[in-house]
Amino acid sequence: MTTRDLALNLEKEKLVRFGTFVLKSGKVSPFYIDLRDTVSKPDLFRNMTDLLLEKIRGLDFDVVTGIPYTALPYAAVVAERLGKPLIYRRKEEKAYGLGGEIVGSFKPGDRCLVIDDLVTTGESKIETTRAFEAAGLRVCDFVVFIDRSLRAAEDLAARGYRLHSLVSLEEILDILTREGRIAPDQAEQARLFTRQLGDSQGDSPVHNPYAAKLAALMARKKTNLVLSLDATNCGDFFRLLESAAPEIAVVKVHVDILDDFDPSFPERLSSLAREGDFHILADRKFADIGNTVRLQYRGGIYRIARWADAVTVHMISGNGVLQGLFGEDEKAGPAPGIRPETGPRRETGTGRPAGSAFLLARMSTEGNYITESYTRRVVEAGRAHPRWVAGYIGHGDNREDLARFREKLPPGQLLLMPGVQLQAGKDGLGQRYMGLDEAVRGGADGVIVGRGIYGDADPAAAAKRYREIGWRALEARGGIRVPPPPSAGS
Ligand code: S5P
Repeated sequence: MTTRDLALNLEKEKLVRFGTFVLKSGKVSPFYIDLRDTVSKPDLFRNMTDLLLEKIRGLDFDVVTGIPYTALPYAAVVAERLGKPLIYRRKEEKAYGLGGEIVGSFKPGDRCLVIDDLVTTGESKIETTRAFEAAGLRVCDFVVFIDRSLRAAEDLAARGYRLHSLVSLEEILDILTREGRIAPDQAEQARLFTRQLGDSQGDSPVHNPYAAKLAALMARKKTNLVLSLDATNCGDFFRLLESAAPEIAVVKVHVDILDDFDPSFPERLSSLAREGDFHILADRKFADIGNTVRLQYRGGIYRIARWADAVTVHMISGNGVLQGLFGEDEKAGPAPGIRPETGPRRETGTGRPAGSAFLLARMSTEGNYITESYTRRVVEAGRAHPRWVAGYIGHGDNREDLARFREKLPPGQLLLMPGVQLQAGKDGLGQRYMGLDEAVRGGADGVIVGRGIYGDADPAAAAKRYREIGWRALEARGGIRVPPPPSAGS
């Protein structure tokens, strides 16, 4: 089989298609590639394996791996034909972590050939490499069926990896145009789309006005402490808050755990926040359908939208949760019993709830069910909604793991980290703590601390200690990197 045959076959089998396709990101693409079904077409599978074998002839490696799922069956056949061990990494491990136990046996220092179906940016290849390298393997070569990137080969080469591909998207477009299988303008649209995708990748700036405002407050007050004030009555709540106010950037509130909540609570809280120069984060963890979270946010007895600067949100139900919380009213059904928001909301005065969200991207609890792909989707959603998403709630197994995760977040959004105490440890209910210094040096912009402060015999002194250590660590790291919004005045 030649490259030409491969391109023609993939198009004939509808594994490379042209038309209008909505991608997971919501972008509309003029073409679509999905090589998963090649494994159930024996002739094509054999031919593609032969092409792979030809391509890798002469490369030096000890073990072979395929990235699940599409490339794994190919790797198995390649390994068998060459008499080399097959190994693979389990899919769905900790988000951006090393995680991913490797199945199969190998020796430290073994050179590993990595087979994958596609390369789009090269970034996921580098992530995979980290996991293999952390396990003691050496990765030198990647081989893929289709290179649909603009410059993955150069990017990988700059890091010392070689990329081999059976065919590039450009070649496929040329062949299919020449053979009359697609019109020249279809090919042109595909090229244009790829170029635009390339341009929008990487450093696309994400600006969230609230994140910039909070970062400015932290810098002004020299604190990155978020006090998680999980008191169960208003007396304790305000006593603790008054004593810790000078030390904190934000107070995080679970308003529904107060035994004696009444409408004076938000008023008193807001006025303390104004006087004490800190923000209010309602840790409501909204998670329902858009219409329900809208009612929960704006109504009920708490009317969170009126007094919280920001709220926490689980993205499990999809992007509708953000639309429901912060979007315009047009399409939503009537909100029974809820009058339109006309009351003053701190610093917006727009008459319509505005607000900002921190998305739960990773949790601090042991054995939580968040997977790597879920975390990615959450970060994608946050990136796609920069107006509403000020940042993420996240955690890490250790400082390195946290740093890798932080790297994936847009600089214009903040990482707030719960599960922090002076020393690493656990509570008896699944909570994991990372040490404060590690957490900040690893990439937490704000640290969320509850029992470490209010559980101390002297909460005010504890808050001061957390503030000092947290701030010192942040300065040592070079401060918060939230860039100012593009134009002043927002
Ligand atoms: O993953 C998470 C997310 C959050 S928001 N893990 C958490 O612990 N939290 C919250 O942070 C939790 O609801 C609690 O209010 C706070 C941690 O409290 P601490 O007493 O364990 O410091």
